[in-house]
Amino acid sequence: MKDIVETTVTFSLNGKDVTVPEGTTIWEAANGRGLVIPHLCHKPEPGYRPDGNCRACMVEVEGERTLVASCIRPVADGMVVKTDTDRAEKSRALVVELLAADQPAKPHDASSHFWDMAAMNDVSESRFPAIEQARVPLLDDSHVAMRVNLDACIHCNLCVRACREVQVNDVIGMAGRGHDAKIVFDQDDPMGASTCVACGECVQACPTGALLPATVADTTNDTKDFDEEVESVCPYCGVGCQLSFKVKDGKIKYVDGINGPANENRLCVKGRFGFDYIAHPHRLTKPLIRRDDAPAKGLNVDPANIHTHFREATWDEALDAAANGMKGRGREIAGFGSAKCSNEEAYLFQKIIRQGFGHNNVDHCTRLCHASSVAALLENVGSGAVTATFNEIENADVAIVIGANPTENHPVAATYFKQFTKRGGKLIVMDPRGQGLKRHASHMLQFKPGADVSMLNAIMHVIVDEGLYDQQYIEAFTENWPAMKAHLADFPPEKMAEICGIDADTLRDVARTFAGAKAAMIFWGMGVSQHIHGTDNSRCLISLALMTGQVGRPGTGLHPLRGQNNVQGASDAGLIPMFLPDYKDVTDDGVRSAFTDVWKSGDFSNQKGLTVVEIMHAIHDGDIKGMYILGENPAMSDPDVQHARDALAMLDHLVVQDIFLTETANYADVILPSSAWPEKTGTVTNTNRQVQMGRPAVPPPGDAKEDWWIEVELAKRLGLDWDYTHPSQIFAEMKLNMGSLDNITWERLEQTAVTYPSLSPEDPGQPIVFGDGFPRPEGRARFTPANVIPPDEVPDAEYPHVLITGRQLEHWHTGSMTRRASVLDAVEPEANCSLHPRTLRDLGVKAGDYVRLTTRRGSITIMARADRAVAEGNVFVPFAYVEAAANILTNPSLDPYGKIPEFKFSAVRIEAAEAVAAE
Ligand SMILES: Nc1nc2c(c(=O)[nH]1)N[C@H]1C(S)=C(S)[C@@H](COP(=O)(O)OP(=O)(O)OC[C@H]3O[C@@H](n4cnc5c(=O)[nH]c(N)nc54)[C@H](O)[C@@H]3O)O[C@H]1N2
Ligand SMILES: Nc1nc2c(c(=O)[nH]1)N[C@H]1C(S)=C(S)[C@@H](COP(=O)(O)OP(=O)(O)OC[C@H]3O[C@@H](n4cnc5c(=O)[nH]c(N)nc54)[C@H](O)[C@@H]3O)O[C@H]1N2
Ligand SMILES: [Mo]
Repeated sequence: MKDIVETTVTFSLNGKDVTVPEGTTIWEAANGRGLVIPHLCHKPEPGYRPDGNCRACMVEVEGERTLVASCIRPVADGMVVKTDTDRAEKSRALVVELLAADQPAKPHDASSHFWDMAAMNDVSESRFPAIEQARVPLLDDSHVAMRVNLDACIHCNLCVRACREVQVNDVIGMAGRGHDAKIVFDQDDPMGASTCVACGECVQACPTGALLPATVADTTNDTKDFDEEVESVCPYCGVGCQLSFKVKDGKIKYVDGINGPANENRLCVKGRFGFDYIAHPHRLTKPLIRRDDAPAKGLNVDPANIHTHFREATWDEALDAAANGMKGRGREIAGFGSAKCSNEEAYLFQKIIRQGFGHNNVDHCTRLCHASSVAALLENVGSGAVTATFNEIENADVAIVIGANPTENHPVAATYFKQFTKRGGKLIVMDPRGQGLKRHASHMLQFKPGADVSMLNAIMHVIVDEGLYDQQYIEAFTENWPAMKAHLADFPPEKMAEICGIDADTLRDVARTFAGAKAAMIFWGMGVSQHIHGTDNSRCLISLALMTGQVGRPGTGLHPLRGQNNVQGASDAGLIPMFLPDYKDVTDDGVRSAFTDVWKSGDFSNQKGLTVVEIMHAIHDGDIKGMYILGENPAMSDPDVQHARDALAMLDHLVVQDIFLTETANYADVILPSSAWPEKTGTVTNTNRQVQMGRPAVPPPGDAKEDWWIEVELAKRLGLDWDYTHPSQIFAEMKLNMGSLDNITWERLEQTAVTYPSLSPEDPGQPIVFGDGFPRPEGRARFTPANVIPPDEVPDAEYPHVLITGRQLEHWHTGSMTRRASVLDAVEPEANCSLHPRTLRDLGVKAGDYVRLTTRRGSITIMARADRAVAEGNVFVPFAYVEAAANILTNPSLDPYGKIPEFKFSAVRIEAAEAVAAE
């Protein structure tokens, strides 16, 4: 836990008294007063420990014989420090001059920190002899995203700290001594052959250009690397990393992380190197209308034959066609909005469906994602959002990560989790698959897929049995405890061990560890939510946190790691069939009228709408005949996707608004080309409830337009009286009925991120909520007991194996963006699945060969990798690859509360592809 009481010290800095908190270094104290002492190995940014190895920041301390490195020396009471003496200045300049001697004649990075510091010391060249030519290290260009030019390396150790201490990836090290010292990747592999995950933290940290993004290294560098910097938010995941797009000649050249509340300058491979999808030749640049003589609808359009299916149209023509096919058709039209677009765009989308068609058949990918978690949270805690930011793990001593794989899917959040373990925090990982956090875990529970409830109930049983629960907390803040306690009696660990595959002693140890924590957090993901008992899984996690009183304080809380960059915001904005913005019940007359008053329109349906999978069924049933789909790719992301594709083909009018001609757009009648995230203005809300401003770095290509503009133009043609001319006006309207945005204004967001709830115009927002009760009757959270329910489809003789679907670091969902991002596609170019080496051996398949996977819904053929992390008899398939689409296989059965499909468990038959072909 952080120190709350702060003691201060006063010292003299260049003749002036300065008071700072104890422990502050001379460098920090000076910097805090606007005085920048030259520095090379020091990076004054969160996560970087000062190292004091380069001597570029030497200052004089009265009474000390030698100069001291200001970056590592803490100030002391009465200390007299001079930074500007002749001796200090000469010494610092000498350090830089000596290093400059060995720098390449032409810097790799003209705008590098090193040359800024040289200039600060009035050094432009060196009087010292350069390194012998024979000793100059060679260029290492083995990595697709980065270049290693060790001739510019000054051994400052920043890349080592970046890799080991900030991102905790442990790839870079320093080998050799003295003259022979050099940085190495793993056991001195070329960077491209090492275990590097390409987060690029080292590139961002390197002060000399020895490590550089390839996009910068590949160009002549006699000019500055960029013309303009635009601060925005990463377009990929729910972590919501703030970043700076470096724009050169109208294109994004590279990306740096900046100091956002969630990421503190860190990024992952997608955020840093995955941006060039926006410049891919497949970008839609003109509105398209299906030709009258087009072939039958199917998955049959590709860039080469686009014009046999579609013709280019003007915006007027395309918008008229889009609107005319939908206007006045009420319930025949349904909508899927987007969690990749802004809050304002999500709000407008649900408004179009509700105001324009009079019903609530509007949903988005949250249904396939955390819908069950949100159902359980709303039911038992009264709010669907996280109770604490993930960064609160800094204040925890125990954390559970269950059914989530953050090193690949929330990589920047994972850096904080790994740092937590380095500080001694106990990390309990629960996943049927060994995953990236395993080697950092104090407890790794590799249990049987689908058996979460049995495992969690057993853990809670022990907590009750051994009296480890927090009676005071339970009495003050919860309801239904007696029933919960009685229910748990039936789940002793010995009995549950058979079901979940974790022995009773381990379950007891985990129970004691979690219950004994001073502060503990629970993080979860799709492994928990994507089951027919997903809501029950979350209910258990909520109960576990409540009975141990681990909510509402620093370092405690419930945190479902939200997936899409704006799934929290899109859900908050009402892109949900049962809720208006801020989770207000659509069946409540007063709620609807509050909205229709603002919208100045008549009432709309008081019935909850249909969800994603239900809408596909309703198309097959002939009830829904047209759709408007914004920034979502159901022809790849829905379960039992052939059924979904057949549904899309049945529609008589499909409008798709996307940046690419996706699999879904293959079935469209009208395609509206939109701007990608780095091309537009709008706000997004991350997993931490932090609302942040996105800004355009480059213009959209061709005639592509911002999504909100397209929505407005379409609404006008549907007869709606909309006159927004800027997203800020939409945001202002949202605020009228969204208490969550109180005190958060567009103007504030232009300056800084704000976490909701924000209690005053100055409050940066509350990272932790519910310390003094819950937004439920009497302020009490509820225990809802859960029973053990098996997965919908258990293995049998015909389908004897278990299929688990999920994600990989480099690819985003349906691949539409990342398979068009050059670095990401180069790292993971081919559809692949993972199986245990013994499973492969039993099948007679070698790693790299192909397997045939068959479920009751269909078959795919896919390259197999050997991976000991996958349990025997299981297969893990990422769903990013159209040529071997995982969702051909998945089971569309739904959880009854969250209406989420069971993406994480299907019975499957695995065969050697060769054997099948020979039959
Ligand atoms: N690189 C990348 N990052 C992403 C995304 C992406 O597509 N690519 N998508 C984003 C989105 S929208 C989301 S929702 C998140 C999802 O992020 P995660 O929740 O981490 O996603 P998954 O990889 O689908 O599944 C997580 C884990 O669940 C485990 N699991 C499987 N079955 C079970 C089970 O029965 N019980 C339990 N407890 N665990 C099980 C799997 O082994 C897997 O390790 O990622 C976001 N980030
Ligand atoms: N088998 C299996 N299936 C799953 C899952 C799983 O774990 N296993 N996970 C589920 C989960 S958690 C999720 S969240 C869903 C995700 O499912 P989807 O949301 O359908 O997947 P994405 O590929 O993210 O689709 C986003 C679309 O938005 C487009 N896009 C990107 N930026 C913009 C923009 O600025 N404007 C517009 N108009 N379009 C844009 C992209 O090109 C892409 O077509 O998949 C679900 N499906
Ligand atoms: Mo998701």
